[in-house]
Amino acid sequence: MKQDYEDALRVTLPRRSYVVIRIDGRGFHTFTKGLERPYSRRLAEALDAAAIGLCQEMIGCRFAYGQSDEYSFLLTDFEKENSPLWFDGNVQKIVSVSASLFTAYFNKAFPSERIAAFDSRVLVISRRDEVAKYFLWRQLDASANSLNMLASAHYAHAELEGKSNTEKHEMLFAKGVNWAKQAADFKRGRVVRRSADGKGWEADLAIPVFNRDPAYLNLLIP
Ligand SMILES: Nc1nc2c(ncn2[C@@H]2O[C@H](COP(=O)(O)OP(=O)(O)O)[C@@H](O)[C@H]2O)c(=O)[nH]1
Ligand SMILES: [Mg+2]
Repeated sequence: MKQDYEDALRVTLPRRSYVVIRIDGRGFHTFTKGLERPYSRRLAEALDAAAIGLCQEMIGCRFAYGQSDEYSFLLTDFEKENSPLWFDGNVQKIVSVSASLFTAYFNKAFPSERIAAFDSRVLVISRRDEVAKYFLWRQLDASANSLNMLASAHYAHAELEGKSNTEKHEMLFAKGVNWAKQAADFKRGRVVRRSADGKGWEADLAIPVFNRDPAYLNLLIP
């Protein structure tokens, strides 16, 4: 049974690569109905708490980047010759356990009548510069999402359809709302990284625009 059926779908990650795990809220458009708009501090704090919980439990986690309803984690296994890879790179274990731990920590930090669920996917990236590009890409998505959420808090869905980002900025400006003045972490996302004493993990809410300040990611990516 094990050989014929279980092992047949056993997929393992290659060693000594950069591994990214991305967790995303399932149907959060609906789950977040009734929450503070455009940005919910309570939601962001619960996502950070879940990310910190997962960082503590995974092996080889370097840092995590979160925005909207998602969090991406960078794992590496090449610090030492015998550095372990989480679950020996077993993909089914990695995605199922990361999703279930994140989900459990989130629901604990965000008591609600509804049950929140998250999916998880794993990516393997071989080049260091492409890892930085991955996080740049997620941060670009953060800015786009935060502009869309701000715009949809002031305009109906139909009014925003087909509008460019520039047009959305202008429409908000017409109502005296300026996206640039929103809290930095809602525009740029947040990073969970090791605390200064190296023992625990903490959320950094004052991260730069990665594109403008490459040194920030450069220090975090091994
Ligand atoms: N009210 C509120 N909603 C949020 C916030 N952050 C994320 N969301 C919602 O979460 C959704 C996440 O998008 P996405 O993952 O693409 O959609 P999903 O498939 O419905 O989870 C957004 O469309 C928003 O509706 C927030 O701070 N406040
Ligand atoms: Mg989602």
